[in-house]
Parts: sequence; structure tokens; C-alpha cells
Amino acid sequence: MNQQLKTIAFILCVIFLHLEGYAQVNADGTIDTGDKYENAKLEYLESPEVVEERFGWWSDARFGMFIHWGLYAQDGCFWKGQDGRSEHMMRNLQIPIAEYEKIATEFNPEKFNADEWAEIAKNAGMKYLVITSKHHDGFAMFNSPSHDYNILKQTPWKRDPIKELNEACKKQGIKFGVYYSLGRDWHHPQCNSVDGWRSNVWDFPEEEKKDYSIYFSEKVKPQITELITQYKPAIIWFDTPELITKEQSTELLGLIRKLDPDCIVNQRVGNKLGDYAVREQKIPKGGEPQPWETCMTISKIWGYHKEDHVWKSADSLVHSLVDITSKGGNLLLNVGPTGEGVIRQPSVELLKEMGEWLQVNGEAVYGTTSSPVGKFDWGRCTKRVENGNTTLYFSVFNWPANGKLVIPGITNDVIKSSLIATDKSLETFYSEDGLTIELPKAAPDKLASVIKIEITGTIN
Ligand code: FHN
Repeated sequence: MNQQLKTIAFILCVIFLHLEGYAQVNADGTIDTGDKYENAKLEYLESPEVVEERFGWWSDARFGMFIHWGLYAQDGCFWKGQDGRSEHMMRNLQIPIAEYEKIATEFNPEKFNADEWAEIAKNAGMKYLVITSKHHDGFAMFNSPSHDYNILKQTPWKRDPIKELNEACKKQGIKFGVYYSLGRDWHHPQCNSVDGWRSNVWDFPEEEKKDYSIYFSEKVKPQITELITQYKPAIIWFDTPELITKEQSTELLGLIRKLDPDCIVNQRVGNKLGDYAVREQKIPKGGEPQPWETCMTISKIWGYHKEDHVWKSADSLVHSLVDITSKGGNLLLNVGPTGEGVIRQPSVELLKEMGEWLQVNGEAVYGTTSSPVGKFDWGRCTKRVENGNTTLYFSVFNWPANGKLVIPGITNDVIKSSLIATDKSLETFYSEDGLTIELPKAAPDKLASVIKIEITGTIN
């Protein structure tokens, strides 16, 4: 594609994402998530040992399920026949609160089955799950004694999906987490945002009179307290910190640490704080100076949009998972269940394919760390160190036609070299170009084939 076409494509992408109303694509191509510190190095308030102690399981987990589920799913992000375009439907269509609240009176997801959702995550090889407990529309998808605008009080369904999913995840041995929109709440009159750009200015037009600290005290702190004391989530996944001050981010983190020191908090608690960095819909070119996670949609839109049939492919999803792992990160892959409480079949099938691949090749992902030999145009490398010995996993996306791979930068002795999928031993030898691995003609796995190389000592 020539430069002119690339420029046109980029401009169209910027327009599209802006119109989608849930992300502003900046001139440099980054996505505006309401967090001005998106790419900052985090400032930890505790010793590295304390952070590592809280964190250990998370880094080994590598792969989690993200779920965006709320009133916007009732008619697939449509309202009175109008396309709300995404989970930002209330803002995109400037739906008055009094009208939006009526959606709750019809919300009755009778097909919701927490055990089914947890099983889909388990079968996909996912080790943790994060679900929207309150998105920007301000509606609590959980039992919130402090605010009646919640799923038990406002819907005919009268069940608590956060409670049910928490219990279902425990049965499957999956860590449970909750998403909470920190700086955007279109139901609260005091929740303002940067330049008013992501506020409810149709019910509450006087943006300049809003005081975030009132919303912070009246809603954020009581609901975060309820989420921790009622469900003890392993993760609180904050989103869009917007105008929260450093003092408020610090106070909120202190509250969470007091209520549950084991609870992991992402960087969108705001102001360069939190346990790990978030990258949205993008994978960094290299590693990150701290633990990090890419969150990504399995289709185009986070919430369920009834005309969103743009599904990613199984191989691209596996390649993303391996690419992220090879850079020391985690993948949080999102599904948007329907208003009836169903995870759509294309998502289920893609997740099943990922799970089948991980069943065979999971040791190249879980508990591994960044590649010590960079990345390759044909695939990625991940590393495991155990009992003083190192295992390198080369996940091959594009199988070489010439029947060999040459890996520069390794000089260690090779103990064993094999294909994980078939356990077939492979011949290796050193040349001035590096370690050469001789391969069979055909790749054993259509999504990605993993070569396991056990070497003596370590390699950094
Ligand atoms: O505006 C939200 C969006 O709806 C979605 O929840 C994503 C998920 O990371 N976060 C915000 C956009 O950055």
C-alpha cells in the first residue's frame, strides 16, 4: 500500500474510532483512554517484594477473559431503533438518564449461566476473568447497598451476576476480578471529565460546576468498599481515571490495600499508580519496564453490538497471546455477552480453538517470561528457568520452507530439542550464524508450532 493510501487509511481510522465514541485516536495513533499517564513508568508505593508477593500468580497466568456486560447489551447497543455504536450508547445518543433507566426495567437475562461462562473461560485456557461491575453509564451490575441504581433493585431479573460469576470462577479455579469505571459516570451529577469530553452534559450541562471529589466520596469509595467486602476480587480493573487527583488515587489505593492487601490494581487507578500497566487494543513493540497487560476485543466492539460480526481469527489471537507473552505481558481478551446473557457462538468457538492450542502448547505460555533473544519475523520466543536450567520455546507462526531455523545469540549447550506437539526430537548444531534447528517438512500445528529447546545454564 503506497504512502498516500496509508495516510488515507489512517485518517479514515481516526474518523471511525472517534465516531465510535469510545476511543479518541490521537494524531500519533495512540488511543485516548482518559489516562494521561498511559505510557508512564509506574511509581510503586510499596517495596518490590510486597508487589511481587501480591503479583506472582498474575504473571504466571498470562491469559484472562474480559467481559463487557451491561444495559447497553439489552438490544445490542441499539436504543429505540437507533444505533448507539458501542457500550457508549448512552453518550453517543445522549439518552437522558430517565430514559436510559427504563432499559433496566426490561433487563431480564434469563439465559445467563455463570457456570457456562466460567467453563468457556476455563476451556479457553484462561486463568483469570474481569467483568464490568460498573461501566460509564453508572449502572451497578452488582448488589450495591449504597446506590439503588443497581441490577438487584432496578431489574425484574433481581439476581447478582457478579456474585454468581465469582462463585462459578472459584469452582473452575479461575481468579475473579471486577472492572470499575473510575472517571466516567453518566448517572452521577458530579462526575466530570477532561474538557467535559466524556461527561453527561445532556442531563448535567454545567460541567464547570461539577466536583469530582463529591462523586469520589459519594459513589466510588462506597462501591469499591462493597465490591471488596462482598466479593473479595483478586483484581480491581479501573478504567478511564480522567480527573482523579494523585491524592485521590493514593487514597483509593490505600483503601483497597487496607481492605484486601492481596487485591491487584491496574494502572488506571490513575496518576502513575497501580500494580501493572495497561495497553489497550495494542501490543507494544518491545517489553515494558513493569508488569503489563494488553486488553483486546475478540470482535470489534467491547460491549455486545448486534451488528458486530468482525471476528478476529484463531491464529491471530494465538499469535497475539504468544507475542505478548514473549514480551513479558498478559492478554486480557474481551467478550460482550448479549442482553439475554449469552456469549455469542463465534466467540465460544474462537476461545475453544485457543484452549485446544494451549492444551498442547501451554507450557510455552504459562509461567514463562520474555524472550532473551529478541523476536523473529517467523515467530516468537518465550523462556522458563527452573532449577538452574533454561528452556526456550520457539513458537513458529510461519514454518520455514528450507526445513531449518537459525537462532543467533545462543551459545549454551543444548540438552534436548523437540517439537511439543509430537514430542519428536530435533537435530541442532552450531554455526557462525548461531544455533541451527533442523525441522520436518510440515508444521505440526496450523495455529503455531512450538519448538522446545532445553539448554544448560541461563541466558539473558
Ligand atoms: O471507554 C472505555 C471502553 O468502553 C472500554 O471499556 C475500554 C476497555 O479497556 N476502556 C475505555 C476506553 O479506553
